[in-house]
Amino acid sequence: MFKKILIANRGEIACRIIRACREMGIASVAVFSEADRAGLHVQMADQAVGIGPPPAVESYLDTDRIVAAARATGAEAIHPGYGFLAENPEFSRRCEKEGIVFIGPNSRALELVGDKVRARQTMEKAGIPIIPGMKRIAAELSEYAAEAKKIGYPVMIKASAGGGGKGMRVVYTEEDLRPGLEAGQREAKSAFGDESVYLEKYIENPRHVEFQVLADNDGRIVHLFERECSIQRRHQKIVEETPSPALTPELRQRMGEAAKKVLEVAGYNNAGTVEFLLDKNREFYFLEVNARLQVEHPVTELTTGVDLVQQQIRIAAGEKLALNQEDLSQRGHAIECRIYAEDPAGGFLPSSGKILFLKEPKGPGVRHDGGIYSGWDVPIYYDPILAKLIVWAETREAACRRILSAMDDYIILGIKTNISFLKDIISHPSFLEGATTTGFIKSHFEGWEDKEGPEETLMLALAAAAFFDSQRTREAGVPPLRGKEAFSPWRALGKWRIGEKSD
Ligand code: MV4
Repeated sequence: MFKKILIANRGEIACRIIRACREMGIASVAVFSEADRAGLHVQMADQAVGIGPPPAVESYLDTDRIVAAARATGAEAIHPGYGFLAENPEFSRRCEKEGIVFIGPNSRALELVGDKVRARQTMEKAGIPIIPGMKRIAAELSEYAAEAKKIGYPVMIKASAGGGGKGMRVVYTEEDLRPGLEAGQREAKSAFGDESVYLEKYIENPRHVEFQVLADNDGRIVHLFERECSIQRRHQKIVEETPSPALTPELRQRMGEAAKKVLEVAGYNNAGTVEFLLDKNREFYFLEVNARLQVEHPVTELTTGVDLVQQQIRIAAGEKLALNQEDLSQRGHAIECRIYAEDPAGGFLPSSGKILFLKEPKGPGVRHDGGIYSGWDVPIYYDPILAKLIVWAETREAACRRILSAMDDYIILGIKTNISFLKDIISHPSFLEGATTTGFIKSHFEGWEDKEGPEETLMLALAAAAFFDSQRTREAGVPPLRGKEAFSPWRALGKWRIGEKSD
């Protein structure tokens, strides 16, 4: 096993990986940009190395500086987390050359799954259902027009180097095909440096269901069931859960086997996620492979009992996969809400600034994966994810209640967050009945307004709660809970919530 791992990331995911290292008796090295000097991951790691200015291209994406930091600290392996260098075949290859273990897939597998058209060819050959459409890049408009006619409108234009929704557009008629292709190629060129686009049949309002898979370096493969990730806004996931309300045991079995086959034919190792679209008739289609640990991995951990980060580290160290498919099962239901520093009532603009007060929810079946603390300045340079709130309960209904209750108990003052938006999503009747499709936010939350109020009462109670809590911590003495002199902001808030007048 490794003695020391460098974590080439920041925020909540760096903290999550550091925790796994600690539990495994592995020393951790954090890297940080100048904007993250005071970051929680820097404080949690055993060592920390500055790697440059705030812009990610000059720090978290600078492979020379990261490799140099690993060399200087004697780290034997690098965990990339998600985003940044996680799915970059050149970085994986560079690590292979330098004799540093990249905790993720080999560079050949990364290259294959990063090329959507090649991945479609490979998967079709292996008998995996793919969305009807092109299996190669065409040279001329006439070829695209002929393919579109064959597929049948509406069609979707996708970038071969794309993924995650970038550079996609829907075309409904033949007249719109040329301008759509031209715009799509332009966008693909500027976003990925590659203008190749292809066409697929457009699937209306599908569900996004993905499977977690683990593969060791000798080809043993297991899947850890699905995650339903349909609740998204502009291709940014907001709420994820498992099991998916849309799967039957029989469909789950078939999709799980298909997911394993996808990794097998890709020559893939380490953790991966196979994304599928599920249409109205519950037909599933392979979409793409996410070759990384995913943001939403905790819902799988809570329902299967498997620590995915520890599994990644063991696989990277050359250990044999110790999990058997027959021994794996899903227990209960887990839901994750992503807490973003953004203003949902103000066009979802990112919100940065100092966290003046933070109270994280706790309780049975409540997990909070955060990268934040009271007094920390949220920098403007990176993805606005602050933390993830994840709950587990026996049933979906109980999990919904639990996450709502936890969000009621979650206080972040000083910056704007999407918490009230999340509460409205979970308590929406369509969410509660499991009608989660990719069109959910557009159909139900266009022009959403924050109705949490009267705001003033709430803010006063929260400010008082903040004061109360910090006083109590500082003095390490518990004030009397009953009696006239013992004002309890929690009691005041509670009474306000159930509609009673506070004393
Ligand atoms: C599609 C589609 C409909 N038809 N492909 C978006 C992310 C990217 N990985 C693939 N995406 C889609 N591909 C065809 N042929 C609809 C989407 C899509 C979507 C997929 C998953 C989750 C949310 C989504 C939101 C809008 C569109």
